[in-house]
Amino acid sequence: MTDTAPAFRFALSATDGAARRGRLETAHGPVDTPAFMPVGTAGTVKAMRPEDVAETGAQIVLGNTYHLMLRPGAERIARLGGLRRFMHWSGPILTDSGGFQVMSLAQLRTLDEDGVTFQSHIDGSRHHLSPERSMEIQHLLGSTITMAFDECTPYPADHATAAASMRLSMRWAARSRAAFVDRPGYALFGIVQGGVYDDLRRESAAALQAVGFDGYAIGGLAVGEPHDEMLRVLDGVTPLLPADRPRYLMGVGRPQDIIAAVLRGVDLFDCVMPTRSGRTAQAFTRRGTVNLRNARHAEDPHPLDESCGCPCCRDYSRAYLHHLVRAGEMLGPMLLTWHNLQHYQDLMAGLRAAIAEGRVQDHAAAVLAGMAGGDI
Ligand code: PRF
Ligand code: ZN
Repeated sequence: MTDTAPAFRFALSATDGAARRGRLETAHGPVDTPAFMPVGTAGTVKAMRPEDVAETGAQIVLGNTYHLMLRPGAERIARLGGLRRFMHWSGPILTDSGGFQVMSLAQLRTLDEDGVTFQSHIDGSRHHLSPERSMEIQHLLGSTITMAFDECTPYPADHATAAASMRLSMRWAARSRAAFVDRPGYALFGIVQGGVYDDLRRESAAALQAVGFDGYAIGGLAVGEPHDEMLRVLDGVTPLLPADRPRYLMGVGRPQDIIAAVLRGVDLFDCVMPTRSGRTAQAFTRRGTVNLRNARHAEDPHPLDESCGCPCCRDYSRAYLHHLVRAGEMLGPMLLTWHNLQHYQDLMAGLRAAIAEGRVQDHAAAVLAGMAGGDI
């Protein structure tokens, strides 16, 4: 990296209530916010070529420390030029730090002050992750945005359990910061934890800002708590975060969750929903969700979503998509994933435009009303 590499920067161009329109500048290109990051867990956004992901409007994709350390291994990816070159994605990437995936996927986990030891869900081999090893792996992957190593407190958790878990994550955040190799245009984000407890969220937000991060994520939400509870916690957390740094709500979510969080001042999102749903025949449209497996589509010559410009909606009928799904053909998941990612990117573009024009409340209400109307 040379001295002329662009610095990592975040600038707001408009606000509308708590909602923010902004832009991230990174070593690997810009990201217009609010942004949705497609999930590319194992070095691929499943069923999509990277150039097709970019064509939907996505400017950044997500990768996972946990999956890539197990297969094919971080050192191997580094020898092959880093994750961006390996997967042929020229834009920025954000990598999650591994702890969350260890707790949801790995076997025989033991957690202590140093980190977490676990067995691979792939072959049972034993591995260790710590803040230092997570930073090293994300460095080897060449991640544009590195996430601090944390523990996602499960839901429900009582106050004492959530406090102990959050304080461990805060000690790990400081160790992550110390181990992170800073380079121009690259960033390290801290992750606020604290469960559903306002005082713990406040303590966590303050602890992270005392260390100092390039961006602040909100973790430990969308883990089973009611929707209203998530919004209540968000209402408490976003005002505690610095206005001039990006805010990322991890693992969220459904379109209505994203809209609600954008209205509360969140800038970045990721979720498997559009890609995973695409592989199980569920499509997101402006009129709500549609299951293409349903027999009512069997002779429907109309596109999935009349107002969508993606190849799935431009070139194919619902009847054909239904046929592909029923026949178990690979093109079905490919087309539905493309459409769902296009839908999510169009949702974000609509929100960005509405914020810039000071009409985000009305816009959000209209989008939600359209979805509630139901499929034709
Ligand atoms: N921490 C990390 N990754 C995450 C989460 C978290 O709390 C969540 C919670 N929704 C999703 N992904 N590191
Ligand atoms: Zn479409």
